[in-house]
Amino acid sequence: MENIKLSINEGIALITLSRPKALNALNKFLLEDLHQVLKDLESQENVRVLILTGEGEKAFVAGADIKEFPSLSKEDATEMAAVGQERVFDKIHHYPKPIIAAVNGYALGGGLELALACHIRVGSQNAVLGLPEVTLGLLPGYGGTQRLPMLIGRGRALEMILTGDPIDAEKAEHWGILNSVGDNAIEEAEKIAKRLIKRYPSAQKAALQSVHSYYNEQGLKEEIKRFGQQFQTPDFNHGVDAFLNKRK
Ligand code: DAK
Repeated sequence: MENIKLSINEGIALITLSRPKALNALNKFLLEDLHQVLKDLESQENVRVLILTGEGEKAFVAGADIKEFPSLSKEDATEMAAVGQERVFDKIHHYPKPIIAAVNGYALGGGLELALACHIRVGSQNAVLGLPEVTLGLLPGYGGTQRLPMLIGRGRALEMILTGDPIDAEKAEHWGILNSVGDNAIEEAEKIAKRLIKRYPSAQKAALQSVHSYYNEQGLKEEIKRFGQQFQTPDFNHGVDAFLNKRK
């Protein structure tokens, strides 16, 4: 696959998102590749735990690919939201095997939302986490408005969502976004993965299903609708144009 590297070792699948020139930003091809890998690994009994990371030392994922945005209509954006949520973000959230995000640098916007969809997150010391969508005239559209408050509480989540300001690894660990932080995010994830593969997979699957049974689909539908609406605003055109032309 063009945008993803996969290696499997002793029951642990390492999925590396690989568009390093764009800091692994999520475009529709990468999302489609990720959907396919997740689908393939679901039925492989030799794979017990998945680790998701980004290529290089600089970024996990620097967000959705902003360069794709100007060509999207409100309908395209709503459609992209629904497809991305269902085929990737919800698939990860409801996956029957544990998925750990190894956050090895920037995890911004859709990148942080991808990590939030995973079951466990760990990070490297240079990790930077944030939801900068408001700086583009948008709101988080891949589940961030739902999963972040659930994980760290409404006050801290709203500080991140409404300011768009990122936080460092230390604060992310303190706030409970990252379970642990170390020199190397993948090694940190492997430590947990090795503990996970010692336990019964059927029990883990049942526990995952049980933990996720309370999930609020209504909130996600609201997020998709409002994300699409923001694409029609002058703020969105202004914010994206500023990023593309390297202005503040
Ligand atoms: N998209 C496209 N290209 C990106 C990118 C991104 N998100 N982030 C970085 N790049 C590209 C840069 O444009 C640059 O490309 P060239 O100019 O070299 O061609 C290259 O990666 C290296 O980046 P920089 O030169 O900017 O590197 P710096 O070290 O100076 O800065 C940075 C690193 C991460 C601070 C900076 O790149 C940055 O601020 N990036 C944008 C971060 C951001 O705003 N991300 C959030 C995007 S909003 C959806 C749902 C959700 C979403 C979308 C759709 N649906 C429901 C439809 C999510 C939205 C978002 O994620």
